[in-house]
Amino acid sequence: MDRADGRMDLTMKVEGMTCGGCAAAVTKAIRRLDPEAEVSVDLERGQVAVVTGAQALDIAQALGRAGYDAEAMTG
Ligand SMILES: [Cu+2]
Repeated sequence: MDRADGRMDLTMKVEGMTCGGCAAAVTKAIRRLDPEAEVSVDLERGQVAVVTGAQALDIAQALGRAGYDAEAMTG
């Protein structure tokens, strides 16, 4: 979804997050791409909501490098 500020609301499906340490690692990996990204991790659902100007594919690749299989969800 496009926002007025040009950033996107993304929801990523992320495999392998089990604890707060994972949430922190995922957040850090995303912020390395976009320091201003708003990141909220839902461990139970295995989902991460991101408001960012970065591309979903780049985020998925960064999370993959951090050890978490990730893909953008639609809808
Ligand atoms: Cu963990």
